[in-house]
Amino acid sequence: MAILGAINPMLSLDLDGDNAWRLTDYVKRGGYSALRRILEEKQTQEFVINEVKKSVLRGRGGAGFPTGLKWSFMPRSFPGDKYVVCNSDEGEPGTFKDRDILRYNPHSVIEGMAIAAYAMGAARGYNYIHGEVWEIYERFEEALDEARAAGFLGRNLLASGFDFDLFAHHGYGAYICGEETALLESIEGKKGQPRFKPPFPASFGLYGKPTTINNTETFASIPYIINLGGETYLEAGKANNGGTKLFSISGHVNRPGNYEIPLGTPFATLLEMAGGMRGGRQLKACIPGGSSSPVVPAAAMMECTMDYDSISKAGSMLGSGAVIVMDETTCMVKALERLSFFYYEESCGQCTPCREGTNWLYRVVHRIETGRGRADDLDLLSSVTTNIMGRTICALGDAASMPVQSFIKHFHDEFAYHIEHKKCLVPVDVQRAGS
Ligand code: L3W
Ligand code: SF4
Repeated sequence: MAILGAINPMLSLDLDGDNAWRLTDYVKRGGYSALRRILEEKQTQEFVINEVKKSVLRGRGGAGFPTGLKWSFMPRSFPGDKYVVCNSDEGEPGTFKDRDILRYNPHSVIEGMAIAAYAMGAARGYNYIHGEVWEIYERFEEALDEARAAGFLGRNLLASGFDFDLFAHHGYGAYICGEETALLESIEGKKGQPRFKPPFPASFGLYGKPTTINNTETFASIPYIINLGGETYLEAGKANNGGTKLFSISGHVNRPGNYEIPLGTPFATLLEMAGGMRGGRQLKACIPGGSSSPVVPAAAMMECTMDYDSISKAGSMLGSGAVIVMDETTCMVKALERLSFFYYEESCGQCTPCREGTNWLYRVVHRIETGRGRADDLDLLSSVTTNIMGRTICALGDAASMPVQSFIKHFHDEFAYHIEHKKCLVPVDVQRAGS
């Protein structure tokens, strides 16, 4: 079981046992009752969207955009096809929650997508699954077969007159295909490169038709919202941050893994759930929302609660909820070098500031790390990030720049020491002890 702990769980409740992912187990846990109720009671689309709005469910993929608001952007009277698309292309370094939802609770995603399709009048959906977790794709296909055979997908769902079918689509592991418009291009069979926004997918999405894209965890939360009611779901978290959320904790903790907690839970509680710091060492810093979010030093992090507003106040982003914990043995230059390499490798190359800039960021951090740093390198890094940010088609350029800016801002002395002394402030034997 890879969801290691929870406080007031919803998504991860009763997932023990090899068959927890199967339809029969999901139905025993109350699964498909939300969809059934909506269809049998012939609820209006407004009712469903309003419940989601009341829940203040914020998108779990990274941006934290309010889901109900996003759904309300879909043109209601559009005469042609509309789509719902699930973004399961989980590739953000540090994030590994969506694959566990699909592994242990795939029907919650299917039910959530069917409810979303009903609310927005879509007859077809796709779940785009990261190509490097092949067994998840195969399991999702099996779950789709089970749902179709039971009448939860296909034509005339539960004899309601509503048609909705859903298909799995796998990528091949490119990070950029997790960007929503690149993902749509990829489903269409083209090279996965982001489109200019606007137009947003709500008006020009898959095959140019109105499309709503949400993250796996976002869709999986929908049945719980309908069953509990939007207001009760909101109260399970904190104001402006409805419900519970899965956090993937990695790095220097005793029990890395996924944990489900109410939004607003203190970071200290989450750290304790993950077994505390490995080897009893001191927390040095934390990346609270996946590699794209700015790093937060220990003291500020210990003051945070795990929700969008608190983490934003600390100068970072809750992002996808990937908490990367670093202890005192971490060389921040080396950590940044690794991150910068990732963005350089994953840039799709479409825009010059990102294509060239991510290369420069990596090369300059690399030369500092390898003892060849120059006196003006920190200014150079700052200037490269300024020239990337806000000048690219998608958020990858900003995502590559923000870690560089925040690492240098908070750990300036460590970078300066590296340049001046051509070695790390953290002695090599201390670094080895933590690795
Ligand atoms: C219609 C408007 N729709 C916004 C929609 C938009 C999108 C959502 C949020 O980036 C972040 C990024 C990564 N009319 C609209 C509208 N929308 N205004 O709302 O939009 P946006 O642009 O704020 O975000 P985004 O482009 O979706 C996502 C960060 O997440 N990130 C990445 C995580 C990666 C994964 C993964 O591995 N799969 O989760 C982590 O922090 O850097 O900042 O749907 O269409 N006026
Ligand atoms: Fe591609 Fe980077 Fe431009 Fe995004 S910002 S479209 S990843 S080149």
